[in-house]
Amino acid sequence: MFGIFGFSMYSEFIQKLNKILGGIKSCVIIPHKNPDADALGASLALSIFLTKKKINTNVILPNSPPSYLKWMLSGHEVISYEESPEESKRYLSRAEIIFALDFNSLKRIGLLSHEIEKNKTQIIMIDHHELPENFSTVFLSEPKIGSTCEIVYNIMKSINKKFIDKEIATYIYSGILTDTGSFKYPLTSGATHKIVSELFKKGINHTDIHERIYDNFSFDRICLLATALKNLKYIDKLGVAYMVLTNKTLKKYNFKRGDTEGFVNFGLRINGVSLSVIFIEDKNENLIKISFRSKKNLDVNRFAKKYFSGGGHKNAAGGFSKDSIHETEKKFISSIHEFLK
Ligand SMILES: [Mn+2]
Repeated sequence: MFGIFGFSMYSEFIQKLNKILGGIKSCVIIPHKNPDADALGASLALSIFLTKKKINTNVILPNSPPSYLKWMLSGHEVISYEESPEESKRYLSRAEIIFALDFNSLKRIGLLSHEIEKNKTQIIMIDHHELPENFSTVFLSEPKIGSTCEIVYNIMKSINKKFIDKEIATYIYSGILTDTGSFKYPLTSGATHKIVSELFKKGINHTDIHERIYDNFSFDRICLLATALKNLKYIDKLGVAYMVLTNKTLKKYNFKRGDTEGFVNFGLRINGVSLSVIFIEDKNENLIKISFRSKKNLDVNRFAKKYFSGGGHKNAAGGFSKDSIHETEKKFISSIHEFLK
């Protein structure tokens, strides 16, 4: 249940955390840039929990969340560093502790990392990605757990389970739901399902949460998906499917950040496909962003690192290319042939 560090590491973390929480009056919580439901859910849940512990808590996002997650913020005063840098600095200067949630490298919070480095406030990191970097004084790194929300739930339960209410449960469920691919990915465990059953006892409306997160496409976004699927390419003998979204197509359908979320997974639905890839032309950053998803032993972390300056997890990774979209596609086809040889 408690990942690579085992139970003693976990109880040591809880002891340290309890001691710290007993001595502070204010803190700040920071999730990663381009926050997803896990990062946001964990931050908001912990924020409500700490407020109940009479600790003045502020959530600072490196930038604002995609529109399909805006519902999570309603009723909460959450600021984004990109939009309110001065206010963010004020909160940071008052905070006695900074919580870093759902990331393990300061690169993942963009420009906000410079403020953290200047600030010198003690950082507590809680995360589930591989290979944590050394920027926190107290940390809990659990790469064998499928979501940060699951870890944060365990922590809250260890500290004071009476504080876990329906709203906290709703946020925790949202993060678990999305980071486990709706309970599909290998790291989903019996413990995950046991937590979900506890969340149900708090009165969550799982159908409503699912609809808010998944059934919320704009018509433009559906058209964008339709275009991506129509142009899907399939390399039969390698079990590889990939799609390309050019800047022209993105513009045509008024692309907003988050719109292509999940598109890459569709390739894996083809029987026999073990690698699905999406290439997205980004004119602002002048590069091609690439997402890789794989099944079983096909290690896209290694592939992305070797050929596309990226990385991630074994079955989900990202990378980029500075070549044209056409050149990138050509390079991908030759490198995947080489890689799978
Ligand atoms: Mn996560």
